Parts: sequence; C-alpha cells; structure tokens
Amino acid sequence: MRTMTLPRLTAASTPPAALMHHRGPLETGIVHLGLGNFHRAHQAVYTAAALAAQDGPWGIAGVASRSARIADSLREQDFRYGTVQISPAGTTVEVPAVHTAALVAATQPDAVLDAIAAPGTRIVTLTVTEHGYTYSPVTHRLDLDHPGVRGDLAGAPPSTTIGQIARGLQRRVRAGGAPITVLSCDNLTANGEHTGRLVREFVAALPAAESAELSSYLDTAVRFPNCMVDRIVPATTDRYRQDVARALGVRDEIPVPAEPFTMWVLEDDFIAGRPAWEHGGAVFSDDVEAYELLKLRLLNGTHSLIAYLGALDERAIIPDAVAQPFVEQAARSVLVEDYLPSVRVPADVDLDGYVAQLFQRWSNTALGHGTHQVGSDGSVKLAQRIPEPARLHLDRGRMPHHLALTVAAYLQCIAPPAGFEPGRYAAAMSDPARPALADLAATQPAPQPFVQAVLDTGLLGTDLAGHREFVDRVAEFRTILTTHGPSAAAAEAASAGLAVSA
Ligand code: CS2
Repeated sequence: MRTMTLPRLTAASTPPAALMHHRGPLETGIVHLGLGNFHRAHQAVYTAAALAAQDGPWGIAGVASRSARIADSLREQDFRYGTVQISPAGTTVEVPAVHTAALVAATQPDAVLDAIAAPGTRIVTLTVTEHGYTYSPVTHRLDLDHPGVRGDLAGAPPSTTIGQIARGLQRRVRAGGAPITVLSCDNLTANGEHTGRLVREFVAALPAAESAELSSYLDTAVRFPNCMVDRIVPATTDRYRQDVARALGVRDEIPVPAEPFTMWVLEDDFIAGRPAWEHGGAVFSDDVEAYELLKLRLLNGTHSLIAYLGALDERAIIPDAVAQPFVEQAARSVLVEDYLPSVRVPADVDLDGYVAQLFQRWSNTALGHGTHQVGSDGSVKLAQRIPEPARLHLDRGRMPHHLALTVAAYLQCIAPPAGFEPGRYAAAMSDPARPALADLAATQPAPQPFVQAVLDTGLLGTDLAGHREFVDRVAEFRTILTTHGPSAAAAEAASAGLAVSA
C-alpha cells in the first residue's frame, strides 16, 4: 500500500472508532521524560483507558531527550499516533491521543523545567532506560564524575534525567512548592526508591542553601513510588506504518508496535492524585517488589540469554531464536534453575501459567522483536538481572551454569576474542561499555584473565569478581563459544545442570 498518498493522521482524520477516549482538550497533569516507543505503548495507553472511564487533568507533556523526530511528528499529527497490537491472530490499531505537548530536552531545557514546575503538573513519569539514570553500577550511587551530572550540578541547562528532575523540582519550590509524584517506569529494581535516592544525592551535592531548601521539599511534598512495567514493544518499521494505513486509512509516521500482553503494578502513593489507571488494567499493590523481581529476572533475565545465544546463532529476532531447541532449553533452564529460586512469587500469580505465557510471548513471530534490541545496553541491564541471583546460588555452593553462560554469551557478542566473528546481530548491539570491553579483550586475550578483568571493573557489581569458580565457568563458556559455537555451549550448560541435580 502506498502510504504517501493518504491523508496524514491528525485530529480531523482520526477515525472516531479508533480513538481510545472522546474527551475534549486535555489539561496537562503529567510530564513524561523519554518519548520512546515503550511509553507510548504502555503508560499512554493506560492513561487513555483511564480518561475513557473518568475525566481528569491527565494530559501528558512528552519530553524527548535529544532527537526531535518523534516530537516533531507528534506536533504535526496533533499528538495522535497509532498503537499497533500485533499477534499471529491479527492486528488492531488504537489511537491513545493523550499527549498535549512534545518537547526536546537537548534544545528546550528551560521549557522542560517550566513544565515540571507548572502548578498543574502532578506527576513526572520516566522511561529513560536503565542507561539513563547516570549512576555507577558498582556503587549504585549517582555518578558524580559523569560530565553531564557535573555540568548539571554546576548550573548548566540540565542534560541528565536526574539533573532535569532536581532542577525542575527546585523551580517548583520557588513557584510555590505544590506536591508532586515522580514515577520511574524503567526496568530497575525498586525503580522509585532508586530514582528518589539519585535525586537526593544530586541535591546533597548542591551548595548548602539550595540543598537545604530542596531537601525539605523532597521530604514533605515529593513521592517516588515503585512500579513494575511489562509490555514487549519493538522498534517501529515501515511494516507498522502500513498496518495503520490499512486499518485507519491514514499516514502515521510514528506508530508503535506492541504485543497484546500488558501489565503494570504500582504502589498507590501519589501525593497529588493520579489517573484511574486501573481502568486500563493496572494493579495497585503493596507488594510491588515481588512483581518487579519476578519480571526482571524471569522475563528480562531470560530474554537476555535468548538474545545473546540467538544473535550468536545468526537469528535476527527473538521468536526465531527461541524456536531453536537449544535456545529454548537454555531459556527454560536459566529461568527455572537459576532465576526462579531467587524470587518470591506473588500470591495471585499462577507460576506455571506465567512461565507458559512468557514462552508464548517470546514466540510471537508477528512481532519481530530484534535480538540486537534486547541485547543492547547489556552492561547496564545485566547488572540488574544477574549478580543477586548468581550470588545467592554461589553462597549456597551451587554453580548457576546458565547465568555464567549468559555473561559469556554477552561478552562474546560485545567483546569477542580476536579472530572470532560474532555475526551482524551482535555487531548491531549498542552498549556504552563496548569500547572498554573491546580494549580488555585485546589486552587480555586468554579467556580466564579476560573474564576476571571484566568482572574486576565492577560490571556485575563487586562480589562476583571474587568468586573464582564463577569467573572460571564464564571463561570455560567463552572458550566453548569460540571453538564450538552457541549450541555446544548451551549443551555443556545443560549437562552440567543435570549433573548437579542428579
Ligand atoms: C527487554 C525488555 O530489551 C530488553 O532488555 O528484556 O525491553 C522487555 O521486552 C520489556 O521489559 C518487556 O516488558
């Protein structure tokens, strides 16, 4: 279908049946940092469902960090875009229509602070990826050596997320100090607490008078609830523009593909009110931590192993990777043997159903989630997924073979040994640690010293580097990956796992 000849998606051209709510112009109550696909297929959709059920001042001012592409298209399209829900059973398109403004932080830093300070703003939400929190994975503290953090502390127009929040709150105090909630929607353990701690560390590093004013505001009028977010949302391609063209008869430059499954579990601690997200299926719970760990480890942790083994096996997408029997077997083993013993299953989760559903979700061939997408930023993601479960097993005297395999497969993709070609999907993975890890691979060519040097950097926290047997196991997998490939490495992990449980 030739989409260029179709009318552009705008308020006037949106078919009413595709609109998720029919409210008039919305008042802005939420400032969202991180205008990527995940936010637009998750929080925006829940907000539209909330507005359909109950009116409220819950329009979203979206802030992109650097690129103007999404923000420009949103404005051109009257803040309309389609969410394309994809499954082998079919494709449906809905238009959330919840955004009221689109800013770009890199070029409009002041407008971002004004938006956070505006009295009508009641919630600041974030999806800036694990990588966007400018913290040290070693100490878990704000990285005060990060050039962006240093600049933000010195009073430059803020360029980091934590700087934007802290400086926005500072402006808010001076504008009257109305209460506000800051809600992280990223895949981090205790994401709200983590965000609150980083903002406080930023504030503590300010000159004393500024710091005192802001600290007491943080103590009395700002909340940082935790939440667990879940929906697989791949990157947009032309295929999804075609889907919107077919379904709605319009040209949408910025549709967002997503799987049918969606989940959001939040602590109900919103000091200045919130949308009735429960109408979109959100669950408010006092036990968010259990949901978070379940999801971060069973879904995200296993996802990483599928992505790295899949990429090394030249599989472009997750469903093709998990369709390989050796990848599926390794995924089941890491999930059941290594991750599951480290989580507490919330009372209302049916574990067998949850696990079966995970494999169905990963197998959604219609969705085409790239192995390179899930494999990107592994240095930050794996630090959230691997160290604690690994340590738990090692402390009990058991080797978590498939966690060691995950680390080895990650390193094989990002920092392969000289002469080893990890393939184009591994090459397409972006990772802030890539240059440093490549240097280590060059200076420490032998597997054992290489893995030791990597873990000594604190990449996976500080503990695992001291577990010699874990280091050795990762190094053994690196050797097998290099000499015999991913399926042989997975076979070795499987037989070692069986030997232990026999
Ligand atoms: C994935 C996640 O890229 C990744 O690391 O594991 O983006 C995953 O698809 C989402 O967290 C699902 O909710």
